[in-house]
Amino acid sequence: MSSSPCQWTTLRPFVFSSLMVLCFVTLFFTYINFEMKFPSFNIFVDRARQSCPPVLCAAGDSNCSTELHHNHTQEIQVEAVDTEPDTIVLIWMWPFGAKFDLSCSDFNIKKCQLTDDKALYDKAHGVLFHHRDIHGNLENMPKEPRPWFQKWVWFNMESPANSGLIPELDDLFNLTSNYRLDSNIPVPYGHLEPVTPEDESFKMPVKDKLVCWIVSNWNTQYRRVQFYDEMKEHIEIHTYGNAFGNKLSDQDYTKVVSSCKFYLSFENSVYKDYITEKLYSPMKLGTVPVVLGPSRQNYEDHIPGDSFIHVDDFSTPKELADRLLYLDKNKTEYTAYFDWTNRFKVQGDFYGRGSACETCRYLQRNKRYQAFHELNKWYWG
Ligand SMILES: *[C@@H]1O[C@H](CO)[C@@H](O)[C@H](O)[C@H]1NC(C)=O
Ligand SMILES: *[C@@H]1O[C@H](CO)[C@@H](O)[C@H](O)[C@H]1NC(C)=O
Ligand SMILES: *[C@@H]1O[C@H](CO)[C@@H](O)[C@H](O)[C@H]1NC(C)=O
Ligand SMILES: CC(=O)N[C@H]1CO[C@H](CO)[C@@H](O)[C@@H]1O
Repeated sequence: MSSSPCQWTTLRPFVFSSLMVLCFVTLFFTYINFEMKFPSFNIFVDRARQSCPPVLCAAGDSNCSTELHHNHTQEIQVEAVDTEPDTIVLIWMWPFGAKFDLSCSDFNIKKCQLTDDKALYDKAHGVLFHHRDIHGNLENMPKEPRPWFQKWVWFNMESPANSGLIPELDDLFNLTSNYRLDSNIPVPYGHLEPVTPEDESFKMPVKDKLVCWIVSNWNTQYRRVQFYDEMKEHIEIHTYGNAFGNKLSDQDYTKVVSSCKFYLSFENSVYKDYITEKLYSPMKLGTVPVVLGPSRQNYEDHIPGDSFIHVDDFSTPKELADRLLYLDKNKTEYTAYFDWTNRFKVQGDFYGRGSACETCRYLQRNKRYQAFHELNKWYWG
């Protein structure tokens, strides 16, 4: 009632300049004191952060958020507190039991402490749960109450087809971390980053094979198997992997994939954003991926449209085979599939560690209350 639009309009310049001054003061203190205690909810600080002009915020790399109360004792401690963690992420279970390095230094993330020490449960700001390691009866989940500031993160990199639904998980988590771009903490299997002058320019590897495919998991129900069975009638496909009884070492993998003009990046199941290393590895090795997975449009959310061939662009496997045979003869058109390498390079993912570090970054930036409802409908629905 007291804040009619009219009053607000007249007040706005005053409020705005006050915020600018506040930001400046905040920024000034931030510069000399990086200490930021978490959890430290402060509505006032939070508003200041949102209202700060971005350019001002960026200057101090503080986003205008910091403690507003200082004293001389704290200022002297600048060096020490800069490395002191302000956010703890507890890895409740190692993904598939496989440990990873607990450092976030590759991610340009500071003040994060990753730990697998369950004794830190009461202090942890986030707890990461790997879906495939959660027992159906939840007996391996925390028994103690969740501290009020703590967020539980659901982490999964397998597609719904390869993950069992657990009804009890529906309303248990605060955040999701998944290859899906619409999860709270997206961790795709790879992504493209701009090239820098330091990067070596792309050189196409020597090619002595036309089409290659490496597959370990053979299931005649899979769309990829049906597609392959028909396609191989029209073009020679060099096959490797467990399914064909010739598993490749990592070294051989690199050698084989880079020596093929095309690689069949066929996903085991077809889901939105489920685009795995089957795509990113050949791209990185200088081989054109022929993709089978979600729609072309969905692939183009992740990589440029002229960097791959989609099976859905052809009405039959034979038509696709004919196109590949044509491209084998036309160097100009084949080479055009590498135009993207002038602009981007492939960045692979750090399974598990990527999610843990990005979770920490997310928690540092988002301290508000959050809950994720209806996980099962979102993922399996
Ligand atoms: C100043 O900061 C130090 C370190 O955080 C704290 O121990 C002390 O109580 C503070 N003093 C005042 C007057 O706020
Ligand atoms: C190869 O492709 C280019 C570009 O589409 C085209 O101009 C050229 O005629 C093609 N050459 C052959 C031999 O098909
Ligand atoms: C996390 O989600 C749970 C369950 O919805 C909720 O009770 C809790 O308050 C949430 N915590 C935070 C910090 O958002
Ligand atoms: C301290 C802090 O959170 N700084 C972040 C402010 O926002 C920029 C851009 O989003 C980040 O790069 C900083 O790390």
